[in-house]
Amino acid sequence: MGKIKIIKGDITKLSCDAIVNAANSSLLGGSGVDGAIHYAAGPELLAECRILGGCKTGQAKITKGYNLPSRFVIHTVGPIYYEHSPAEAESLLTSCYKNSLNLAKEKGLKTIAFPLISAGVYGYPQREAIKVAVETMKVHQGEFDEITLILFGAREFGMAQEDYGEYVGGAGA
Ligand code: AR6
Repeated sequence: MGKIKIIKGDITKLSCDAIVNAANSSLLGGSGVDGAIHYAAGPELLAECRILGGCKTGQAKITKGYNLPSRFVIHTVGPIYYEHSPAEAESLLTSCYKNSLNLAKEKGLKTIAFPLISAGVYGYPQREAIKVAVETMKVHQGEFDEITLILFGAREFGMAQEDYGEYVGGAGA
């Protein structure tokens, strides 16, 4: 059984088979983690994204990682929280994690790291977003060596310590 790990930090510094980007449907970059990933990967990432033809909410597409320490970037588009009912937002966010993991599996990737999708600009409540992330990771845990949730802010990291302490710092099985 692979490991689920929750850590605090910057996803652009991680060296995994793939990191996941919280993109928008244009896939042409933005602020937040999307901006950080494009900045660290370099302009070739945007050039590859341009030919992908965008991505629907809940879906995922893969590119190379270019100057990032990770080999691939999986771009997924989270729901804008207030555009949906809470149940619909939860289902779309679950699809983001599920479809990203399915794509990674298809490519034979074994280590993958996620930021807290939709929980910044897109307004998804952080505690609920952590729950969707971890519960969906648990379902797919057996298909990977390691799935990491990397949290940028102290606030959301504190929530994860409270709710999923067994996975924090890599102690989870
Ligand atoms: N490493 C890890 N997590 C980060 C980093 C980083 N370097 N930088 C920010 N975060 P957001 P969204 C966290 O807003 O809500 C963009 O403009 C951040 O603290 O990046 O899905 C896109 O183009 C938060 O917890 O993504 C879209 O238009 C989490 O990443 C839109 O924002 C997600 O915050 C997507 O909004």
